[in-house]
Amino acid sequence: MSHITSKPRTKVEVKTERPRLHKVILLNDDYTPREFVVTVLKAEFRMSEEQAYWVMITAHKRGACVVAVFTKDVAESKATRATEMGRSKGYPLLFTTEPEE
Ligand code: TYC
Repeated sequence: MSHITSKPRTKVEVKTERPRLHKVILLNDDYTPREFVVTVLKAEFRMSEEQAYWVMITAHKRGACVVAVFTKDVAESKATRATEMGRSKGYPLLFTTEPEE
């Protein structure tokens, strides 16, 4: 009598998904001074004057502009802090976040 044994062939593959990144989006409004938007972008997102200017002018012309991407917590706290900088001066400046596709 012969015994043919075979090893189980099930392979367990462990896949670790990267956390989804979240975009911080700058929204245009009619009241916040352009120069103040540039100041906030430089302070909170460590942008150069030139980078900050182009992000501001893109939001001004198109209604919104993606500022940067971060993990969810970092994106949310930066958006909140940047929005609060506007609030502290009485401006309606608004930063939102959304998950990247
Ligand atoms: N639209 C504003 C103005 O003309 C400037 C501005 C730009 C405000 C971008 C918000 O996200 C913004 N004073």
